[in-house]
Amino acid sequence: MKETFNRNESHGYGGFRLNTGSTVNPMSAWRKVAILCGCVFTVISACAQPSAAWTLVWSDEFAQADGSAPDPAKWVYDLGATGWGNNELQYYTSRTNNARIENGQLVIEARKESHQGSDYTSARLKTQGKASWTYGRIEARIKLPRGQGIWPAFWMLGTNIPTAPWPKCGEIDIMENIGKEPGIVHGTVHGPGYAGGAQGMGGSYSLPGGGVFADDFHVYAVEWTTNQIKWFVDGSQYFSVTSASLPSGGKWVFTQPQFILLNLAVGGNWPGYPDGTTVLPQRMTVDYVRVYAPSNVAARVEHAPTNQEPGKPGMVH
Ligand SMILES: [Ca+2]
Repeated sequence: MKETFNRNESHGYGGFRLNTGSTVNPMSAWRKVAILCGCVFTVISACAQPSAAWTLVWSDEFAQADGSAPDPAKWVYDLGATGWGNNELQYYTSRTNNARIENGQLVIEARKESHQGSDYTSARLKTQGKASWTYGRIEARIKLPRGQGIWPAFWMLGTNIPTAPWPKCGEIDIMENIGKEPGIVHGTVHGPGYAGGAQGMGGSYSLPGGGVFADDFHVYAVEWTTNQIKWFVDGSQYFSVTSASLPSGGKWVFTQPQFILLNLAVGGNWPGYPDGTTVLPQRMTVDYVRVYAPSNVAARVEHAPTNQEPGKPGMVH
């Protein structure tokens, strides 16, 4: 395998180009060692070591200046207050009031304020049209918000959603938490035949000792391979689903690229609604998002339709 580091490419952000081949380039090898060491040190510091079978192909460390908007080369916004099919209350904006960089972290802030006819504001960021992936380890280090009616999520949707409407496009919920369950997170997939809230295929993880997720950062991850997805919190696997474990009539749709979403909802059918105990504003703080590809195959990372480069299946973008 030969790897070329493409941080200075015109795409505007770093990535690896992975090509199969037998040529060994010593410089690339040293560079690889340096990168791997960096990853190992970083990962050890975060107490969540991905297996050696994964190669970092995309990340956002949110290292811009305090007060900056999230990197527009990596993130776009869902905007407005449609309830998003869940009777949510917030109006999503692209203002730095609701999404900004602070201390090397992305802060998504839900506020109680009147805005465009809604009583709450927040933000929903996504990589749609910027980057998407088929298979890989997708992880983020996040400190969750807290409170009744508060609903943070780190998740993925199929890029074919315009032509294959949900649930046909497939949804991978890497982490969801509802405020009434401060010590529990959920991992779920939704697809044809296992769609609605109660019908998704999912598992949950409880912090030991009555711990509360909002008290500290934790690393939330999935490892998505052919015909299987596994869910992890801080390196501990707590659930997996395979094509064979779907309910009768369910269709495995996780063979195509998916993009990442990060959002902080206020209210909804599942979490219920804020009450007198709910304190606002609330913050979902994301230290990083990292995507790893399987090391033993060329990364199947897809371009946005506007950036497609046919003939470069190994291109990471
Ligand atoms: Ca960071």
